[in-house]
Amino acid sequence: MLTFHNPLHNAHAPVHEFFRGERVPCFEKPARQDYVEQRLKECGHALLPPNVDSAAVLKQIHAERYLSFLQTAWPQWLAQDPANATVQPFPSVWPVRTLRSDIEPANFTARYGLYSMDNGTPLAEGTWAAAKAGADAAASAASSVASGAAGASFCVTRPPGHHAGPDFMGGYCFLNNAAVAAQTLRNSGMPRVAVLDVDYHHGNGTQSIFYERSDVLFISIHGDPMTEYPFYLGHADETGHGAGAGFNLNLPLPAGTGFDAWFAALEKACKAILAYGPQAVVVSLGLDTFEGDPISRFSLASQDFSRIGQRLAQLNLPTVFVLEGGYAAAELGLNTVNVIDGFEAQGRQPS
Ligand code: SP5
Ligand code: ZN
Repeated sequence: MLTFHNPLHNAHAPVHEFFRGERVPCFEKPARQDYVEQRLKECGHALLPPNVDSAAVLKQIHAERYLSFLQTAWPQWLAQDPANATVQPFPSVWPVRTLRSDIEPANFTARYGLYSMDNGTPLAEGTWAAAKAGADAAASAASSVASGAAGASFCVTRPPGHHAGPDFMGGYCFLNNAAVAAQTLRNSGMPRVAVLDVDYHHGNGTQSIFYERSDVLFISIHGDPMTEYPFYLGHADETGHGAGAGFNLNLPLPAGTGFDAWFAALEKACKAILAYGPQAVVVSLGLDTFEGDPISRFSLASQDFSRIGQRLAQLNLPTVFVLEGGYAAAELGLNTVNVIDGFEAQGRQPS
């Protein structure tokens, strides 16, 4: 497995997020990737820097005005008041139903709200640099599989990406790395690509990016949005629209779900992937299904992640893994590398 990492992830280090009206330390912190890298190195995996510029692919999946906002957000924040250099911005107003989102307000906080789905996606000075390098790492991982240089690859990155939609950030995500990987595979000439999202939270951004397309099948296994973030998308009746009708599959599970029921959903997802007949699979690899995760409510154990990797290898398809969530930082390395090593061990066995 070729493993690409985001060498600039540390540049994205906001300090606070909100929880029950109070500011608390960010769950999505640089130590997450550090733990994954440490474990990968201990297990003999080399880490490669990105070797592909994702700029053109980003324009295929995100709106130009959103990319412009994100790229210049920090200078815009400082332009509002130089004293902002030492404080962290948050959105506080959003253009919900009946309000206009076609006009970009001049006020920075208003623009921040226009391009956000929540107040849980804090920006920092280095957010664009980190997010862009992560998208480059995702494009690199996908390119290595598209060219045949690798049968499988892994993009180790943060901030995560699957909540980021065509023109908004959300859920700690800014650029949709899994969508970058899927679009890169499509651009290489593969007619059909499947995205399987196993993060605890529904991959609303990825779903929305591909919702009206038949060339990318999106499947997600996640906490039921009736009670779990992102709340407003991820129900089983969302099956795609227009040309994309029939090419979206949501498998919501109740909070508290354990491995057996989770694995049964994975089995359904694998059958749907094989029925679609893709040339490659992108796995949005969130590890927040872990029993020790501080913000999620499934109860998978560390050894369960090896079985997930094994099952995914049995699809016998070119595969690109992209790191998403997982907030039990100290266990994130073990859980992530269990998936990767389970996948590789299975690949060495006759199936
Ligand atoms: C990529 C990803 O996993 N994003 C998740 C975003 C979740 N945002 C909502 C966080 C709510 C935190 N609730 C804390 C509950 C502690 N018991
Ligand atoms: Zn998540």
